[in-house]
Amino acid sequence: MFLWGTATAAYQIEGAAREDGRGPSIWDTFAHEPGRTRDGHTGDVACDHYHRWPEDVALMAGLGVNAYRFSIAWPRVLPMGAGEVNRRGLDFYDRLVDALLAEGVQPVPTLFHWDLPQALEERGGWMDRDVSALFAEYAATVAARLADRVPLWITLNEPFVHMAFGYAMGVHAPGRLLMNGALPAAHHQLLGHGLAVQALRAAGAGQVALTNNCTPVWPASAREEDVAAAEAYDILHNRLFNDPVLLGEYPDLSAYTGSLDFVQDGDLKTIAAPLDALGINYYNPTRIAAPTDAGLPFDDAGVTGYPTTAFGWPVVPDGLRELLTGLRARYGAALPPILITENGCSQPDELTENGTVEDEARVDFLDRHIAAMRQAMAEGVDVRGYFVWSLLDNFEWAEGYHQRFGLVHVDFATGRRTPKRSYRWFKEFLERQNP
Ligand code: GBH
Repeated sequence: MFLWGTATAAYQIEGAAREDGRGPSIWDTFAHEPGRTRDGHTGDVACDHYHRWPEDVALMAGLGVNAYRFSIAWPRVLPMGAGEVNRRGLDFYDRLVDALLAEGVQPVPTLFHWDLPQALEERGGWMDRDVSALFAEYAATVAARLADRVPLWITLNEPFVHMAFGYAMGVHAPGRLLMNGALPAAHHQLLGHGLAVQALRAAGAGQVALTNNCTPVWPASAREEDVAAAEAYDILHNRLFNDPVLLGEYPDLSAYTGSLDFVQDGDLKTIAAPLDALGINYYNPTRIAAPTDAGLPFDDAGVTGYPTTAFGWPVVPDGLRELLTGLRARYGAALPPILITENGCSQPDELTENGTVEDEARVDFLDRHIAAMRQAMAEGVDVRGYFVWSLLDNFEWAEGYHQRFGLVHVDFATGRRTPKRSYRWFKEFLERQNP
């Protein structure tokens, strides 16, 4: 069965930040620091999904999806990151899983979507190697409760973005500005992934995947310097996270570091544990030029000549086909089946006077990206699922509530949900898939 779904993440939708024993995460801390998010927005309430989840499950049932990708908040399950388990946190996901199954919607939980328990940040966050093992213990704890009903698990969401935005550039939690010094945070996430795969297998958890966000990298010109810079960027964004998992080795990282002393014997074997699927989040391609300053081996030249989303990201549906066929060409038989675990766009999405949201641009975006995915499938790429980011308008990280990605509009003052035109379009699309 091809999985058609929607995707969300805990900190972006749940709210209830201090309820039922949940511990603080790095995103609570970060969002409450002045100047970190646009207009100081936080996820304290967000979509209030923690209380309104029955309505959200009903929205998915009405949409006709057969899968739902959500994330589990580590600090709800283990308020201190390790040690004492918060039963009420697990109860929440238990109820959600049962409600989804009752509607014929397969739950696809992601164990880490950037909300590290604050207690683990105090010991260094993902810069601390021990966090990898603690992540696997957390995975085991969740699986002990849910593995009997959850057939497909995702360990991490986008370790590249978490490393780059959170540890290198400081624009996401935990707000560190380590630049190239952030590489251990990549390795320890990957090691945590590998150890979590072992823990999930031991718990009989069924299928296991990792979600990477990948981007086709375009050199700004055919000049040798631009082509070399594009290759360096491809190594950092794509291959750093795909090669060790699929091939058991790191790409050449000499443009970023002189030493891989944070990699220990046996780590790559752990990281390369076989996967049942690779999750891919696709938003847009990247155009790269030779560097203008000494810090990094590339410059982001910006993709021009395409329409853009409200976020300013270029809309390039064929980039998805290019990405998928490129992965197939690079990894060959080592590439497991692919799940598109996120694809979508931010649009202004104003509620009109008659209470509708006419988001034609999103309909067009999704329609064209699904067509591009199918083109890649026709060219031999084994794709098994597609998840729209997102079910609901939600807390868009550093942008707060200013970017709307949902099929369903959320009025953040009241929590009121209003399905958009794109929701109706996707519903009719899904009806045509499984008549
Ligand atoms: C995902 O990250 C996250 O998993 C999800 O939580 C988030 O809400 C969603 O996407 C939407 O942001 O500067 O034009 O080259 C996406 C990571 C990183 C993808 C920035 C687009 C830059 C576009 N994104 N990237 S551009």
